[in-house]
Amino acid sequence: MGKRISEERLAAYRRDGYVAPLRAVDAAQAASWLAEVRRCCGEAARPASEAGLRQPSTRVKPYLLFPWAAALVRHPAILDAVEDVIGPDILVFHTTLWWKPARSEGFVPWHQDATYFGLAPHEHVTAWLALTPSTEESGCVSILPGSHRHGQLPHSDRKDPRVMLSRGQTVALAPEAAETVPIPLAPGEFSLHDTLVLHASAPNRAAEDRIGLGISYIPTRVRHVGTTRLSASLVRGEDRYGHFDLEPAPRGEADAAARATHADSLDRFWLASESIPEMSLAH
Ligand SMILES: O=C(O)CCC(=O)C(=O)O
Repeated sequence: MGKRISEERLAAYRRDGYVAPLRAVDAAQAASWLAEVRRCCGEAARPASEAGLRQPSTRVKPYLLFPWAAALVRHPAILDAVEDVIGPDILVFHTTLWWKPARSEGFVPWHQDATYFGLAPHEHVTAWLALTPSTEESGCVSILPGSHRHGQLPHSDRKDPRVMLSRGQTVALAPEAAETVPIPLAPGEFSLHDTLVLHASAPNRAAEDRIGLGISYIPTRVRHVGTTRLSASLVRGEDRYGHFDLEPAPRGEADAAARATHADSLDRFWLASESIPEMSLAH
């Protein structure tokens, strides 16, 4: 038995590339984080241009701006599960707030997270934490079990304003629907998925927003393959490698220091995402 995940479920994670559901917090704590998300990250929806997508946004890496989000990505229930998968020395590399408004057309095409992160080795794990009910009707994440075992697959950019990924990354060959598995989650529950597992999500057809956070955790031994030196947040254990500049947690809410850290971290991230050798090969 790991800290949080049984041997059986861990074996299923290795075989299928995901595990769900796991409980992070109770419904009351999830509701409290949801209120913070609505208060702090409710800025207007998707910008019209691709350049706009890369402006500092409170929906990307909010843990560098808001103490509540810094606590969220450090929550012991999530970190214990992540530790079972990648070991005790853990960095947060990235986080995206996935906010699908009620009855909206936005969707996420089939993709592997590894395609645009440029991390090696492929040990990155994403924790997807639901703050509202994430159901098939509201466009929950679906997975193609076992697809992580095929390694990095070719993707191309899909220029469609409804696509919610920064580059529109879409795998060349979409899986058959019958082989895929939806991952419904209740508020406060989360899933873990492997950086190479194919996943996607459909538009939100429900009468309520679907809101969750995709938190990217890596062990400190993982490095970035690009030439831009990136930053990351040490959230558990020790960093004996120094592959990333370590980011300070925000002390005040979106104060000047936090905004500077956030802007710097995102600038480097976008710059790197344009110059990763693996990515140009895959695209
Ligand atoms: O929230 C979604 O619908 C997609 C999430 C996703 O692609 C991810 O967390 O890697």
